[in-house]
Amino acid sequence: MDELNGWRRTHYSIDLTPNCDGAEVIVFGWVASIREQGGITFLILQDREGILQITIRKDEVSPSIIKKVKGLREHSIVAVKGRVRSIEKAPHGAEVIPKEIKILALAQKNPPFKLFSKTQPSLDKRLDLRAVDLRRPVNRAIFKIRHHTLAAIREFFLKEGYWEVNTSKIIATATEGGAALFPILYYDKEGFLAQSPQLYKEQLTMAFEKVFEIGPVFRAEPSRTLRHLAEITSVDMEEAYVNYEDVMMTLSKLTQYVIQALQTRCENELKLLNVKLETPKLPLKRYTYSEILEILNKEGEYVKWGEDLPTPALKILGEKLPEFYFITNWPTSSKPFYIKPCDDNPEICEAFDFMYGSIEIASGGTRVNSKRLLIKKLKEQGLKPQLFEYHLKLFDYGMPPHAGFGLGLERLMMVLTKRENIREVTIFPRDRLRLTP
Ligand code: AMO
Repeated sequence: MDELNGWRRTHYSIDLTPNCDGAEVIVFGWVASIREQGGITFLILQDREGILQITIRKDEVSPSIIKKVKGLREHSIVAVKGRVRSIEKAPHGAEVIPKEIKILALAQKNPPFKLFSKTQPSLDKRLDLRAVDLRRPVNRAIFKIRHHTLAAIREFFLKEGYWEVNTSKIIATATEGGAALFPILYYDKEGFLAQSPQLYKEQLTMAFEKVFEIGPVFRAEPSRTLRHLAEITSVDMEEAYVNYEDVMMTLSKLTQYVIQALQTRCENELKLLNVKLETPKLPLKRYTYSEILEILNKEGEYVKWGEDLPTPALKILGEKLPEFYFITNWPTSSKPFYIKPCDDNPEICEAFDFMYGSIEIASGGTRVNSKRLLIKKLKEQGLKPQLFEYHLKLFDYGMPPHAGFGLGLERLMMVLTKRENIREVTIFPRDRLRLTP
């Protein structure tokens, strides 16, 4: 096997255009395909950004290069030093005539799926060999869009004056209802993987006022569905001196900002996925929980007031409301203990869900900032206030009114890339049946 020996990339595949005609370059990548036609070998080299044609003609290259490429199999890793030639028929109008080739890793096996084929084996088969599966152009497009989505989210929050924070993912008590926690052995005690940074981000409004966090959260979901994972990336924000109305506006502007960023930064990737992203107009539509029940009732789907929206109801919303919208005025009993009930009607609360069609992307609300009420609500939900002492005691030291939201990044990615299965937009998904790779 060859060594790098000081070779460093000068260009990515897509940087080589007719303008580079005559330039000496070094390119790296994996072999997407190799074929011989009329005595010429065409080696299609692929890198993160796209593909590049390496053209090997007997009368143009040394015999050692011809010998080297003979033993190459798809997926092998090669480095090519050569000269660019503009040629209309090649991808992006340029090919490389090699002066020297290094084989950096020789592939030993063919994967059980083709990089460019339209038909693919089951997702599970592909996930078993995920890092190779990610070489497929569709996946590079999905995860490039994810990368730019995350970058845009960060940019937005920094521009709006939020501080980025990281809170511990090892916690002592549940925040989002007891059932979905993963217990861990923490030295000689029981601990849990965090379901959400909820109480920590609330606490940070005391000193930092406006914070956001992007990090993993863990939920021991009992069933395997197309939109639930055991580990997700949560985008959380929390802010002092605002309520759920302000937070809904922030979330709307964030969504608009991300979509506009993707329209310019990921044009080719969106095209490859056949996705047309329209910039949503603000303010986004809002429906109260009761209005949603009415819509469902008209469609023959009866949901009792106070209950969460079941899967068939969400399916109907997917057909009736194929756009971004909010559901507000939720029954207080259906939301977590930290959500503030409305002053004029405590049966409903200042919470919202942020939806696209049938997919819940985020939820949030105004928080309870009275210690007495928080203790009452903990008890009503069957939780022990003693377990939350570390949080409750802070209310004796001046807790500002605050509000925030938590957004599931993978759910947002499902919407932005129009994928049905959350695993398609997750690099290494975790669910009840999958702990590797
Ligand atoms: P919630 O529990 O609604 O709220 O979670 C916030 C968002 O996270 C996503 N999500 C999931 N995505 C995939 N798989 C899962 N198992 C999963 N669970 C949740 C959803 C959901 O809208 N602390 C509150 C947020 C807040 O009020 O600030 C919370 O965690 O997109």
